[in-house]
Amino acid sequence: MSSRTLYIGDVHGCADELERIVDAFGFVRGKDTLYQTGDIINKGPDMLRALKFVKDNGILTVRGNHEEHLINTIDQPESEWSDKQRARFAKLPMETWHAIVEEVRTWPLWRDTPHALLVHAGLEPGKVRLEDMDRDVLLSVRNWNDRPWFEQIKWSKTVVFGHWAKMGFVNRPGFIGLDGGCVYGKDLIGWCPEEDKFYEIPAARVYAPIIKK
Ligand SMILES: [Mn+2]
Repeated sequence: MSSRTLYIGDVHGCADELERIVDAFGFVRGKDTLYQTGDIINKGPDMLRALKFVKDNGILTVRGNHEEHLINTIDQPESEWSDKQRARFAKLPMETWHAIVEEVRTWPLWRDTPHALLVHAGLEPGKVRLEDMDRDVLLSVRNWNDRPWFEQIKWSKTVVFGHWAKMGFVNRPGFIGLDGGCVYGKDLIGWCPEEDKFYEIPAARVYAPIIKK
């Protein structure tokens, strides 16, 4: 079989499901390529194992808003941390947090890949160049002026994104949304462009409550 590609949606510490989707795909190391939409960390059961799996298998990620927030927090003086942030950092040794941050700092905001542009949340309507887009939009956009951002973008290749668990799987011409809400007990979704096929791994259980906003 020729080499294949799998784009994987938001993981949020769901290491079991991450391993299972890569297994279901039949990943061949050194031949196939794995990408991921960011937000590997937080919420779910085992972000350390998920991060290790990403690194061990050479999965090419982009930065999610959760990784960005972690970097921003750790770069602040401790005196500025909120009680919630302090409680989170207390759960692991600080040297572990620093190792995580060192890793996720290397994750870019987007990747222009052979089959798709990969970005965590989406693109900024009205802008032509990625370099001119607001990084908070790239990391966090959902609706833009009360309509999904992807209804207001024309791009030269398919845009693969995550971040919108409530919207869930999106498959429309030019746009593929892969955040199936695995950590909320739904699915981890992957897309293989060569096979034009989607892989879906149901979450073993609900790992985090859906927060309404
Ligand atoms: Mn996100």
